[in-house]
Amino acid sequence: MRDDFKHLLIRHDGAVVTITMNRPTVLNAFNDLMLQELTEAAHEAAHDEAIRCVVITGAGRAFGAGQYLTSLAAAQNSEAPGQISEHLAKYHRLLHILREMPKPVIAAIRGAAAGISCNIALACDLRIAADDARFIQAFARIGLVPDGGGGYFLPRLVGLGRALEIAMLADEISGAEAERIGLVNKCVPLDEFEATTSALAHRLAQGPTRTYALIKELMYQSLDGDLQTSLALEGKLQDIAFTTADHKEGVAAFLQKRSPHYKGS
Ligand code: T3D
Repeated sequence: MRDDFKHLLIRHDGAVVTITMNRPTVLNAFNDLMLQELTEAAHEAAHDEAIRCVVITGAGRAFGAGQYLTSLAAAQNSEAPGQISEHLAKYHRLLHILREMPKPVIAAIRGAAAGISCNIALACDLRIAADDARFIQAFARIGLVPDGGGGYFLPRLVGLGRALEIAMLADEISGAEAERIGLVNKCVPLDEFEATTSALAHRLAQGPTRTYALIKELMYQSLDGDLQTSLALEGKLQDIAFTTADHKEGVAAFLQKRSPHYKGS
């Protein structure tokens, strides 16, 4: 995939690609170009079969500080401010690409994850936080509602009551607290953060990638459906998983008492 982005760093390590948002002087706040580049990189990662796990993280001391408020203020004060929803549609494209990515996506969060950056982390499949992480649904602090899927992801991860509290009070949530309430999968000391993220990413990259894509489809579609619909989908997806080479390999490895070697197909 392309690696000459202005505001992103791309690092390949075997079948893992790490996409680092790189505007550290403003805590990786999103300008239009970084959003466009992240969307493009995620799209390319989705279609690159050599990539079997994607890590999204931030350069410097933060994951991201949300929308770049300098440009938001400029747009607001312009003579034709336009609709904010038109701008949000660009973020929505990214959110769909992340959720539909046919391989695992990990958000690796150190320092602040505020505003729409926080919700992009929530759109990923798994989250690892360092113990210096600070999750902030900063929207209400500036009189906005949670966007970037906040109204969808937050209550599903932490429950409605806590989601309302987090969104209305917009208080900081530490990495440890985020782990306790289910906002992240794991919080680790900062000096173990990179190694923990890398170990998880490589473990997933060696797994049955096609099956992971089917698991994502089953879980995400079932979130909004009823039991009957979920069970029907489960049957359809299991028919697909049943025919994969990785399924055959997994069964053979078990019977031969050895570790499986998944090719992702
Ligand atoms: O159309 C649309 O796209 C609307 C969508 C909106 C979605 C949103 O994301 S709304 C929410 C936007 N984000 C925020 O409100 C968060 C703003 N930032 C902060 O509250 C704080 O910076 C943090 C709590 C994240 C971190 O605090 P701290 O004390 O660790 O760092 P700092 O000193 O505030 O920030 C460091 C620098 O980054 C500083 O610049 P300076 O003084 O060194 O020149 C600060 O101004 C800059 N910065 C941080 N966040 C933003 C930013 N500059 C512009 N936009 C930012 N979002």
